[in-house]
Amino acid sequence: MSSPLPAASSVQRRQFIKASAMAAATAVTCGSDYSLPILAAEPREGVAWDKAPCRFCGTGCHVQVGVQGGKVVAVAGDRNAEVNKGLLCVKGYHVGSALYGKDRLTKPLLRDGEGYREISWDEAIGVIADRIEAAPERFAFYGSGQWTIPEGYAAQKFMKGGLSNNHIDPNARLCMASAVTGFLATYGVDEPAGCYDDLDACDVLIMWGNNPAEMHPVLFSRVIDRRSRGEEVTLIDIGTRRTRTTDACQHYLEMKGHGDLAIANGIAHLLIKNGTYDRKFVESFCSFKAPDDENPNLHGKAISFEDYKKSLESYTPERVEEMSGVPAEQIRLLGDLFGNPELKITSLWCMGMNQHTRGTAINSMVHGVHLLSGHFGTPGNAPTSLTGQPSACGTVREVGTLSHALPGGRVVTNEEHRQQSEGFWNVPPGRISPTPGYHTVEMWESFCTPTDQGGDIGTIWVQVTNPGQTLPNLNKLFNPKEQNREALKDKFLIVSDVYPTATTRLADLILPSAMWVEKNGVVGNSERRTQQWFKMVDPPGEARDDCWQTIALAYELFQRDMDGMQDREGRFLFEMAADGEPVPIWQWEHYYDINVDERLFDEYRQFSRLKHKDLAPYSEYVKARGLRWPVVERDGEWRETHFRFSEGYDPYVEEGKKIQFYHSSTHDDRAQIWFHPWIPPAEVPDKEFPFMLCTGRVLEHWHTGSMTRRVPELSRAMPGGYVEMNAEDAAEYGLQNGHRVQIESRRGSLEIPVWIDGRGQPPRGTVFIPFFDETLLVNDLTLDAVDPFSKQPDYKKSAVRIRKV
Ligand code: MGD
Ligand code: SF4
Ligand code: MOS
Repeated sequence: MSSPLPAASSVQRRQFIKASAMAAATAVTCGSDYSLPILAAEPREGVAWDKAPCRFCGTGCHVQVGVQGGKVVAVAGDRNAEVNKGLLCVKGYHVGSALYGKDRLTKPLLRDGEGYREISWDEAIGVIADRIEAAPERFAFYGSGQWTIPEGYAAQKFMKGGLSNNHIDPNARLCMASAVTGFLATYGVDEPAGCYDDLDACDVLIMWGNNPAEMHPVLFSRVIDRRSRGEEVTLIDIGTRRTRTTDACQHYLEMKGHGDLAIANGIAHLLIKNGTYDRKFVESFCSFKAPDDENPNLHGKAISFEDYKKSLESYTPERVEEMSGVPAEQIRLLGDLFGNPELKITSLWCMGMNQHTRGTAINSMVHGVHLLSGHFGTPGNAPTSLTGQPSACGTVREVGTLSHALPGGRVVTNEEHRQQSEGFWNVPPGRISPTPGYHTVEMWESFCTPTDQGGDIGTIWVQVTNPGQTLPNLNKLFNPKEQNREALKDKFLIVSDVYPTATTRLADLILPSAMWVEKNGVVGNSERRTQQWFKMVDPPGEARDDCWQTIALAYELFQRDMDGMQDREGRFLFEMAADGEPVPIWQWEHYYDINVDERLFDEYRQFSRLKHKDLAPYSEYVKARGLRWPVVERDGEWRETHFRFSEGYDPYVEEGKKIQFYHSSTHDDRAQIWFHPWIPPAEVPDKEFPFMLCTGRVLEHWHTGSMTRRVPELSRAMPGGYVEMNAEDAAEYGLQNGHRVQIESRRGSLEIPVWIDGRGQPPRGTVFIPFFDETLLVNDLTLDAVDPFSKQPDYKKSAVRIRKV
C-alpha cells in the first residue's frame, strides 16, 4: 500500500489550512491548548492503513485510516487522492475521533413512558414491521445525503420497488434540490459538467454566495495555493456577509438577499448591450427560455433571442444596484470579465443559491451567464455547484432517493421509467406507484398533523440525519410531536443514529447504527466522483449497518408474506446467493459473509447507463481514489470523464460536435439560457422584524455537531452557538461581545450570546447564526417557504427582531 504522507508540493496549501485551523481554534477560546494534530502516518508498527473518503463533506477528500487493536488510532491525508493530494481540513484530521464519543448508541431502545427500555434487534425489527403491516401507505423513510450509495439504493428499492410507496425523501432536499432543478432546466440532465480541475485552470473564480474557506477548505486552498506559487487568479466573493472567504478575495460584492437574481440579469444585460456575448456558441448550442406563468413547470416556455434581450433591457447596472445593493461599477466589472473570451471563468456556489425560494431560477441563470458568454466546456470555464454532504450527489441525485425519482435519472411519473426499474428489480409490472411521494417539508408537516385532520403519515423512519435540529421552522415541522403529544399519540418516530440527538429526543424507537469505517461504503462527491471503502473496525455494542437494518426489516415483512417483498419469482427482494444458495444476510452474523455493498452497487450500476452516467464495476473503485462518471471502458481500461458535453473529454459527444448537450430538454442538443425576473425574498425585514437572519455552518463542525462536538479538539475550538452582529447595530442596541439577546421571528425565539467582528461580519440590518449547536436551535426561527420547483426551503432569509436580555 502507498505511503499516506502528504506530498511535498502541498506545503503552501497545508499552511493555508493550518492557518485557518489555528485561527479557528483561537477565535473563540483564546489561549486554548489546541494544536493541529501531527500527521501521524509513518508506517508505525502494528498499524494497518487503508483508504477511505473523509466522513464529512461533499469535497470528498481521501484519508488514510490507521487501525490498531480494532480501533482507529490515526488518520492522515491521502497523497494519492487527486481531490486533496494529502491535505485535510481540521474536521478531516479529526474524523477518526468522531467514532469514539463516550455516549455512542449501542442498543435498540423502545420508548417506555418518559424513558426507554433496551430491546433486542429482533424485537425492534418486529416493531417496525408491525407499524408497516398495519398501514404501509402511512409509512415514510427520511434519509440522507450521508447515506452510502448502497444504503440509499436499498432504502429506495425497499420503498418504491417493495412497498409501492414513494414517501422517501432525504435531507438533501434541504441542500441541493435547487441545484438539481437548475441543471435539469438548463441541460436536461443533472450534475455539473466541470470538476475540481477547473480550480487549477481558471483565471477568475466567482463565488456566488458560498464560503468555501470554511465549508470546502481543501478546495479553496487549491486556489490559494496557485496564488502563492505566483499565478494570477482573481477571486470574487458575491455574498451577504463578510467571511473568511472574503478575506482572500480581491473583490467583495456585498448583496442583499436575492440580489443574485438581479446581478445575473445585469451581467447578461451588459453582455448583450456591449455585444460581448459569444454569438457563435449561443447560435450553435443554446436556446432561450422563460417561466411559463400560465402553466408553471420546470421547462417553462421557449422564447426568442429578441424576447430574451427585451426582458433584460431594464436590468441596467444602476437598476441592478437598487435591487441587489451591489454598486453599478461592480456589476460592470462582472460584465467585463464575462465579456472577455480570453479569461477562463469558474463559478462556484453552494447553499447561498440553493437555499433560496428562487433557487431553481438563480441556478439556471448562473448557468445562463456562462453559456451566453461561452465560458463553458473547456478547463477552467465552468459553472460548478458544490454540495454539502459526502454523498448528496452519489446517493440522492444519482440513486434518486427523492420522492419523485428512481435510480439513474428516472422519475416515477414516467411509465417507461417505471417499467425499466421494475425490470432491473425483477418485480411485477405495476409495482412502482406513479404518484410522487411527499417531499421533505410535506412529509414532516403531514407527520405533525393529527391523523383526523389529514396528517396521513403515521410513521417515519429517519436514517443518518438529524431533522429535529435541521428542518426549517421546527415549531411547525418537528416540535408538535412533543407539544401536541395527545393529538399525535398515534404517530411513531424511528431514528437510526450513532449518538443521542435532537431527533432521538422525540423518537419512539432508537436504533444504534454503525458509522463510517465500521461498515463498507460507497459515496459520490460534488465532482461526480464515486468513492469506495471497506469496513475496518467493528461497531460498538449492538450497533449495526443502516443497510442491514433495512434488509432485515424487508426480510421480516417477507416472512409475514407481504407481497411487495417478493420478486417476480416469489424470491426475497434482496436475495443474494453464493454458490447457488441464498446467503442469510438478514441475520447480522451473516451480513458480512458476502460483500452486500458490492452486490447492491453492481445491481444499481445498470441504472447508471440509462442517462450516460455510467459507473464502472465495484472492483474498479476498490483500486482507485474515486472515479468521475461517466466511466466508460475503452481499450480495456476504465476511463473517467473530466468535462462533460465537451468533445475530447466526454465519450458521449459525437465527433465534430465540439459541444453536445445530448440530454437537451428540447431534443436538439441545445442547452437553455433562462430569463427569470428578480423578485424579493419570501420574507423581508419590516418595522416589527427589522433584521434579516442568515444561518449556516462553521469550519469546525459538521452540520448539527452530533459528531464533531464529541471531538474534544473541535468542540474546544468552537464550543457553542452565537449570533454574529454588525458592530454598529450592536452599538445601537447597547450590546457587547458575550451579551445575551433574545432573537425572535414570527415562528419562534432563541436566547443566544452576541459575537461582534467574529468569524463573519454581517452588514447592518443582518445577523448570522450557525446551526451546529443543539442547545441553541436556530431552526425554531427559520422560515419553511420553499422554491416552487425544487421544494427546497430558504434558511438564509428570515426576518427577526432582537432584544437585549
Ligand atoms: P447532520 O448533523 O449531518 O445534519 O442536516 P442533518 O443531516 O440533519 O446529521 C447526520 C446525523 O447522522 C447525525 O445525527 C449523526 O450523528 C448521524 N450519523 C452519522 N453517521 C451515521 C451512520 O452511519 N448511520 C446513522 N444512522 N447515523 C449516522 C443537514 C441539513 O441541514 C443540510 S444537508 C442542509 S444543507 C441544511 N442546512 C441548513 C442551514 O444552512 N441552516 C439551517 N438553519 N438549517 C439547515 N438545515 C439543513
Ligand atoms: Fe475534506 Fe471536507 Fe473532510 Fe475537510 S470535511 S477533510 S474538506 S472532505
Ligand atoms: Mo447540505 S448537502 O450539507 O449543504
